[in-house]
Amino acid sequence: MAKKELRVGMIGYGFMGRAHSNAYRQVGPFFPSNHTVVLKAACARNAAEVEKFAATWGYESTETDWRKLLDRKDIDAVDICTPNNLHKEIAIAAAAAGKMILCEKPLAMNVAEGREMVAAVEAAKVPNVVWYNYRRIPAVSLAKKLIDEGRLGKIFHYRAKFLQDWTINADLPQGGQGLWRLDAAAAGSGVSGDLLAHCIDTAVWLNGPVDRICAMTETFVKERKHVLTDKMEKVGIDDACIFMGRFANGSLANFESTRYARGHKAQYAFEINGEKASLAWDLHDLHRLQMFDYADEGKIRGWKSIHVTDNGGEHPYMDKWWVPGLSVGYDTSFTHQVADFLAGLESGTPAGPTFRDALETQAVLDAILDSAKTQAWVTVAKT
Ligand code: SOE
Repeated sequence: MAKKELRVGMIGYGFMGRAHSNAYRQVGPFFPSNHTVVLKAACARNAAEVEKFAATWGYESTETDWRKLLDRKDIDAVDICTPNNLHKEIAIAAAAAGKMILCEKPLAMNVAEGREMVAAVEAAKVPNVVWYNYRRIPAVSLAKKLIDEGRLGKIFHYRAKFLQDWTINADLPQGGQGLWRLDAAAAGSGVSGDLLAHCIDTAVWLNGPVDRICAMTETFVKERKHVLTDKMEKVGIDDACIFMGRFANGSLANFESTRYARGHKAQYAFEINGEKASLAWDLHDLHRLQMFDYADEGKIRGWKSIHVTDNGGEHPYMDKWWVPGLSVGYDTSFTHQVADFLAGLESGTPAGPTFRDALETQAVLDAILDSAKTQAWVTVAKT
């Protein structure tokens, strides 16, 4: 049977543009399906840079105006890898043009924007997904399997942290191509939308909805030079954020994120404590899922380290890669997401998180900023 083409139009060419392009290129040989991904066009305002990007990754053509990309009949799906402040406008226009949408996280600048985006994709009935890639690290996907099998029993605690240290230097400017993540006008928020968003997506997926939270944020460097204006400007993002809360299942939430944890580059880690067992995972050792199972015989009971690389079908995604014991990396979480997206198109059961799923994370993010501002507990809005 002839394969169906999925002709992708990529908007943006930064770090995420590269991560997603790599995934599109990897998915075919490792995760055979009825689809062939075709890198049809790359789009960005800077013509010279986008041409370089297209040549590097094998895109057939380029555009410098995303509206032109959406007008093209030879594009089936658009991948939004722009700064967060452009997600909404592009996604709504893409849905109106009947394109499938793969949108970088977080879904939007806030829940109000997110709601409009959900309404647009649902009215247009276009397949959609948000790139919360960490769900698809094999050890994290295994955690989901174990929880769904009931091996942890009642959950008491969920704690997560995402620590970095790349913005400690007060001379680092904000805004522009590489540093839009420090500019509130482009990013919407700081570590909450950029890093905690990942922790919240995984948490909601593993442990269900968050009911209410109480948050504290800090901006350590109050002013930075803005790349676009060349003037010192107030910093509007949160440099660090800590929140506690309660999940709808009664378990307690304890989350922390910062870009000021000297020595930590990208330490995303979580631990879940249940009545029967606990699980722990750390991105720095991404293939290992730590488990303490109270059902183990007393004299050998203790934390075990599961190396999630078996290819017998029990370790998610690993049967598609190498031989048991050999690892895959961060990049493959994106490949797995494309594979699941294509499988969703074929089965009719969409791969998550869809825009609607991601709206839940957005509601927690809004509650965090609201709580930090009002210094009060906030109930997470229902989506
Ligand atoms: C920020 O440094 C960043 O690149 C985030 O934007 C990503 O989402 C995260 O996965 C790694 O850190």
